[in-house]
Amino acid sequence: MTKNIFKPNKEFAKNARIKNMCEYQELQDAAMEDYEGFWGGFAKEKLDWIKPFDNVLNESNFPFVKWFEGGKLNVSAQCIDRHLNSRKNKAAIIFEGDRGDKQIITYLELYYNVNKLANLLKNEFGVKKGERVVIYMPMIPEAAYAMLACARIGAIHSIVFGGFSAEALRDRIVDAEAKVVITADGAYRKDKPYMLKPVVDQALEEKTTVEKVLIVERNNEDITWVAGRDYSYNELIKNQDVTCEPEVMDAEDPLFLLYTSGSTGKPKGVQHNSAGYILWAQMTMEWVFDVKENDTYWCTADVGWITGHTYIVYGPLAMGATTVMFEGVPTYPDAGRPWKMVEEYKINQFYTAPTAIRVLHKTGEDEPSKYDLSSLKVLGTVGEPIDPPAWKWYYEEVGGSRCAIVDTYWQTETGGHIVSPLPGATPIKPGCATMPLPGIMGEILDENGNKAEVGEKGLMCVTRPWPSMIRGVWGDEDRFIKSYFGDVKKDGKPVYFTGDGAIYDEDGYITITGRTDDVINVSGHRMGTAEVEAAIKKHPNVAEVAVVGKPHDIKGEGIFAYIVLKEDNGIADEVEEVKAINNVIKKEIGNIALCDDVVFVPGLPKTRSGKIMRRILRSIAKGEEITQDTSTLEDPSIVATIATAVQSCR
Ligand code: 6R9
Repeated sequence: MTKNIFKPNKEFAKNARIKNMCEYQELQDAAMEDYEGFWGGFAKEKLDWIKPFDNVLNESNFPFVKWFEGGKLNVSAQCIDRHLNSRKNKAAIIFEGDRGDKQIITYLELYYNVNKLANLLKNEFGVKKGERVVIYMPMIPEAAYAMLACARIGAIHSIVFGGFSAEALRDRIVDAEAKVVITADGAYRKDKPYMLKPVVDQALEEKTTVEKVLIVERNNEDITWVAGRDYSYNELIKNQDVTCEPEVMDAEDPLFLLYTSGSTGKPKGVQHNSAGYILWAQMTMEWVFDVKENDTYWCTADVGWITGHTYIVYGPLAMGATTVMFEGVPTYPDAGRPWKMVEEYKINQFYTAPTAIRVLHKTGEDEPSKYDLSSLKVLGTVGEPIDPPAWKWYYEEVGGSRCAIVDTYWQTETGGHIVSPLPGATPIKPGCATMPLPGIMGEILDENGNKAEVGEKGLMCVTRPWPSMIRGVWGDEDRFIKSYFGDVKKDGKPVYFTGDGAIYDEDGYITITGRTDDVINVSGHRMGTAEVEAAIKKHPNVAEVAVVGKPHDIKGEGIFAYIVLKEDNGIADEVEEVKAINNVIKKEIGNIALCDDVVFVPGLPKTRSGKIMRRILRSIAKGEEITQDTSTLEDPSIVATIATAVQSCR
């Protein structure tokens, strides 16, 4: 492992914000010596306060912590207004549509577009500070306007990824008690229109708290309009005033909710608040991607996920950068599309997920060599561990063995990166997220709260609250405490546990080993096994189901379902039955949760107390030999029966 180490590019390091490991260590030491001084200093330097804060950190009601109490600011003003003096004609967003249509939106234009939408929401729809707005949008600039317009008037946005089904959208609307939904008729994918508005119609079929739906007309396909509820963005926006005073917000006023899967129950609304979130979004943009004034930065995520929130919209705009937004898919019209865009826009930082790298590698190995990629300086990955072949190709063929790869480890709940290399400082190792960022007290602990030994798998924790830490689970204080602060204690005090396992190597580097709970990571997206199981159980023929993750070449992990059918409904046709099961999933969650494998079994391996032993099911799915102790099972013979059923499906 130690041999496989890549030092930062010396030329790059000269001008980097953090130039070497000494500088990294100095920052980390400063944070350890005076935690509040460290964060307070950056909060003063990086944010424009309407009223300065009185107090850096209040932990008296831990884990309900407060950062920068007394401070007033507005996040949309951080992202737009404060750049108008020096950057009004700079590109804020460069948009490329699926079909190759382009738009460049300057900071001044962004200011007008956001203000107009903010006025529309406030004056026409009556949206007030603290009310929730659900955004169900394709990757078009209006999605960013919608986020920033909510921030401007103090409304809390909750983006639902466009791939979620009507049921999933409805659940999120109901949980957040949203007043407004902002959507689009649809958009384009692989040169064809696809639709979103009909999904919203279906989600709102039964009564909810939603009063108004605002529709951006993007692909101009036919949609139905519900009188008194549905309004055209394109029409209403024309009459709006171009200025809108930003609402004065407390540092701890909520900025947004983003629903994410946990190990149990339904998805939880992760809440992020204003000042701490935007501070760390900006700082990590500066440190981890080292974006400079004239750089062009591209993150390929979707705004429906946290990566899109922090690293397409909030982080880049907070620092006054140029951020690229892309509607299409990276392999269309061919697997050279991203590299063509890198050449055309002279992209300097490129940030994507290992699953995309694997697809691009597999389907277009030689594509990077056809384009001029010399503008690239930093390459990023996020969402799941990156495997060595994908890393090597990314490093050599895309980055020309000259660019640092920042393997950024973080979560919806952490708001921004927590463990990551710094491109000008950290010697990198393939597949390794390396070290906690300055200010983040990230530690691998064992179950007793002691620091894990080198080479010993432990729990990835953060031992002190940091500014962009999750502030709550919407409407469920108990779940917030139990989900994140219930498992690990250090020196008797609960600490934030990520749910991931991790290992230190001999250099003190951190490698993330994946979730320790029942969450699977499909193409970098989090899926709770409980959620998928609940969906499958809605099929009338299903008696019992257990879902586990199984390694998958492209997706990282695939979904493997073991299903016990109801006896009196014996299967006539297994292929049809699998289709029917996947249709239920499509309806309840969306295509992202479709099963890769479905195996019908006569029973599940349960302990005498009725608990399903998933470890065994995971081993069988992988085709591993069963080494676990099966003596506590109610019926140990079921293991061999299931293994045979899986074998016969292969
Ligand atoms: C940002 C994001 C979070 C989960 C996380 C972990 C996995 C993210 C990773 C990584 C290994 C990395 N994860 N980054 N695993 N190396 N660099 O993905 O947020 O959707 O909430 O997922 O993704 O398991 O717990 P989210």
